[in-house]
Amino acid sequence: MTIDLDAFFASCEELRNPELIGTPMGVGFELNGRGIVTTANYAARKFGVKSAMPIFKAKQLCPDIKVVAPDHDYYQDKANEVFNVVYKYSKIMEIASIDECFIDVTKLTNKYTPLQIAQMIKNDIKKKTDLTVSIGISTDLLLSKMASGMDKPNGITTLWIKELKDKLWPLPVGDMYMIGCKTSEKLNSLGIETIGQLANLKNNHELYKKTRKIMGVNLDKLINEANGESKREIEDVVSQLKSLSKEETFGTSLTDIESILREMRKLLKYAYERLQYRKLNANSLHVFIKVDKSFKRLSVSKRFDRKDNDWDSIWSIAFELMSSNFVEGMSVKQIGVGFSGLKEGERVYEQLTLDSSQVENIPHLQSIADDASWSVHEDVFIGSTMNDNRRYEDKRLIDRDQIKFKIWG
Ligand code: TTP
Ligand code: MG
Repeated sequence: MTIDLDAFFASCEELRNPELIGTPMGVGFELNGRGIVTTANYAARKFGVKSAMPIFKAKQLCPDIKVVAPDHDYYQDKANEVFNVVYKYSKIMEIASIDECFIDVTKLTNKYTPLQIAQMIKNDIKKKTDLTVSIGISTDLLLSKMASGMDKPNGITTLWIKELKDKLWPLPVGDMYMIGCKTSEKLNSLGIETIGQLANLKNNHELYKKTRKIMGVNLDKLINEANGESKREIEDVVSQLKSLSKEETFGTSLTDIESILREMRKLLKYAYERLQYRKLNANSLHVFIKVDKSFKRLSVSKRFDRKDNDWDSIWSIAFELMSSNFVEGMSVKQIGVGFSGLKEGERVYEQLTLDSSQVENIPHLQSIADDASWSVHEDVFIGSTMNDNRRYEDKRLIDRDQIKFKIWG
């Protein structure tokens, strides 16, 4: 099955801002009258607004369109919620993009029909996340991908081999997954307009020979795909990941260690959450920066025990790597963090809530502070009174003159 979220970024925005539902809306970043809509809700699509359309064009088609700025972290969180639901149904799963995954549900077909399985997954996603998906079902992965787009939004479509003739073959050849404009133009110029003509090309020996000369071995692959014989396997989410990293390039270079650490922590948190979500443990962390003038990449890393995969340990390693390698005067254009030596393991970090915390347990408090900091996008420092009336204060408090938040245990 291919599971693809409907109008994903736009649906996420509607979720946290219900008055947007039903009014035309696109998600995009507008700067000095330029920018594109990454996606639009279905109310805007009725006017012809599409993904990757310039905002000025979207406004011409739909003058009332509301343009909302994108919030990738939020979308990634929502996508992870959805993938967590899907993962319960099958561990053979590949996350193909921010809003799409492939799963093999063959095992479940002992008990349920494919349509029942798809309906169950769909209902479960709706119940847990309030988002809708479209699902494509087939015996071939690429066909399931094609099927997932055939009845959007909120649809379930099968594309069995016996249905190819009616459902897939009448479509233009450019609609085939992974056939880009150039290839479809080439095929069109040879008189191959539909996926069906491509699928049956070998029956027309002359045309096949001519096309094969122009397109090479790639043509045979495309013919197989159009016949549902792609043999594309699901790539296991874990095994394809030898390392896991996250980086960001900044419009304005960062020159002070405080903002560098702050940005690094956001990236680390993101990468760490992905590690947790995939139930992986790492034994190495690397931190890298690109420096403005030379654009040289500086990378430092540290190995550690897989037991030490809790957030506090990881953060302190990253903190130490960065602060001991930063040199005053550096102008940092890009920061990245990455985990390697990944191995499947148990989830070691749990989201803590204030009432489950133990005041005297400083490392836990640090997690809470980190979570709070993450939510409010400000530094959060800890000060606490210990059982024996000793006072504990975060070291970093000492030379700070502006403290915005404090948690007192
Ligand atoms: P898609 O699944 O292609 O689109 P969609 O989910 O918005 O709509 P559909 O109902 O047809 O599936 O892409 C997923 C998200 O990726 C989309 O919501 C916005 C983002 N995106 C971009 O940022 N840039 C792009 O060029 C495209 C096509 C999508
Ligand atoms: Mg989608």
